[in-house]
Amino acid sequence: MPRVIGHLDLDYFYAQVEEVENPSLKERPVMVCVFSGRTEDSGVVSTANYRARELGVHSGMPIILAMKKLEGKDAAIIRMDHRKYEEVSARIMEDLEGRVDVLEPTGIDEAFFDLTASTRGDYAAARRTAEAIKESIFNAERLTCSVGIGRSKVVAKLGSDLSKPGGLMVVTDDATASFLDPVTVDKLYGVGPKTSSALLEMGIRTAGQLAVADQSELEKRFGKKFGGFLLLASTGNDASPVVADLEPTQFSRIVTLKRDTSDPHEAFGQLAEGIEYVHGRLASAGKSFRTLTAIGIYSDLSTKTKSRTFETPIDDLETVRDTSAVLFEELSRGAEKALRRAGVRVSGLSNKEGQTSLSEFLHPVK
Ligand code: DCP
Ligand code: CA
Ligand code: CA
Repeated sequence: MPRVIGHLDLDYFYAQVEEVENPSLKERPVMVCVFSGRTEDSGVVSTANYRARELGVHSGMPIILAMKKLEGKDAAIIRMDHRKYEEVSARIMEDLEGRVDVLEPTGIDEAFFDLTASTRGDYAAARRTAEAIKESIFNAERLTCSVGIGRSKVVAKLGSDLSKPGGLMVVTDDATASFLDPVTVDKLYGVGPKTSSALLEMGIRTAGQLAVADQSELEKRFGKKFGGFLLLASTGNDASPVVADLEPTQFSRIVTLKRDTSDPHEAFGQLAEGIEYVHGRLASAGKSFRTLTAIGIYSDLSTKTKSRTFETPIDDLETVRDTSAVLFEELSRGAEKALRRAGVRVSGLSNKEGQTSLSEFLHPVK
């Protein structure tokens, strides 16, 4: 079974967040800037929307130069507000965490994820999950993102890059070789400008050329490990797994109901697998929880939650199931709208007796 790996990257992230906050910006070139404070307009452009990019503005450009390019264009110059972007990012990552098997955030606006187990290697199912993820981010935050799906991290990352902005690219197992062949090596995740110019010196410009390069030559030039990686990456056989954050703080799962309903039993019945999934994640991480939350997302996309916190840590499936049922009853009491999606979350995690956490295992405190 091929792996099913995804990469998600939010479009022109900081600038798009500013547009959402102030929609009139959408019509104008926008640049989000970090002012160094030395002189009034010294500093660099953090990012720019596509209107500003079309005029030649890009991340890392000195503000003074960017202002010249945008002169007379009614541009908006906005001071970077990192905390604001962090908050949006955290909400998106939390939602993502509940929709994928494993989530590996790799930056404020991007993450790898694994869907192999939940899709059983079915790329059509993965496409549906990716579409649901994109829709959810748009509904909750009004933000667009680009997603790539493939059998390795290199393929997934390339897919999200090439589908920017706003796209979704699914590269099935069979299509991987023809997808990668013409791609120039500088586009491969893990290949920087130094490596690509060294490869060019060896006459290697595309992934297809890299795939048939001499292994010992590559190892001589780049070392055994990186040379080996290059060869694997060129065919989408790079093997590194999607690795979750070392210490999860919660596990959750939200499912879309077969139809909108006001009946808590009907909703709860469709959540059984989700509950088992959350419990499975808890068990395999060797964790107990203290807080259980039932999540209801209604037909108008508003969200309501009900939580219960236990005196002592809990780890058994029955308690999760029974308490969720009670919480869903409470949630639906007095609700005027029909439920569209339902979910559960466990948080307040602790390690079960006699179990070492992954981070303690990797970095033992002597
Ligand atoms: N960023 C920054 N300085 C840079 C590059 C990026 O401050 N030199 C910040 C601003 C970006 C965010 O990080 O919004 C994410 O970086 P990306 O490289 O993903 O770029 P964008 O999201 O802005 O654009 P794209 O649509 O190309 O992904
Ligand atoms: Ca981005
Ligand atoms: Ca990014």
